[in-house]
Amino acid sequence: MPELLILNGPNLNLLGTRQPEVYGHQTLADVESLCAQTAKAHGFSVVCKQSNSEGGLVDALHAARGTQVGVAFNAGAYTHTSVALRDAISAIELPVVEIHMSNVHAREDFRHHSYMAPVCLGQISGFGADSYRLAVEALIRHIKGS
Ligand code: CA2
Repeated sequence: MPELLILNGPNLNLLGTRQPEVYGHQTLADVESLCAQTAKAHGFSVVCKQSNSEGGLVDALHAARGTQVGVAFNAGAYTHTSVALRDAISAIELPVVEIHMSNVHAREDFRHHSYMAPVCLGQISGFGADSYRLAVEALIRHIKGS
């Protein structure tokens, strides 16, 4: 079965424990299981990773090359700061969908800019845990059609 990488960045290990008004009540394990279910329904499997460090995320992206066929990626706050993650996404030459649970464009100005967006297939933002399901579906549709 072709495998997708579900990659989560800093603080997303705290999902479901704090700020439910912004990020909802679902835990990271819940979100990962939603991705697994969605992928399975389309004949794909997932491997899920989370890191609080920029280097850990770069390593996970590098490891995906030759192993996974696409990446659904919530880089958290690194979205708005990291040239290293943008370069890693470009380097691996895999389709990557950028995910945000909150609508970043309705929040503070510093969240409106994404270093990653120009090198991603697309961005899904604002649908809570469902952003992950939509990202996995978009990724699979792209992979099957390409
Ligand atoms: O909306 C998203 O998914 C974000 O990527 C989440 C990031 C934020 O910096 C981005 O601008 C948008 C923050 C993740 C923090 O996650 C927490 C989860 C639970 C409690 C506290 C933080």
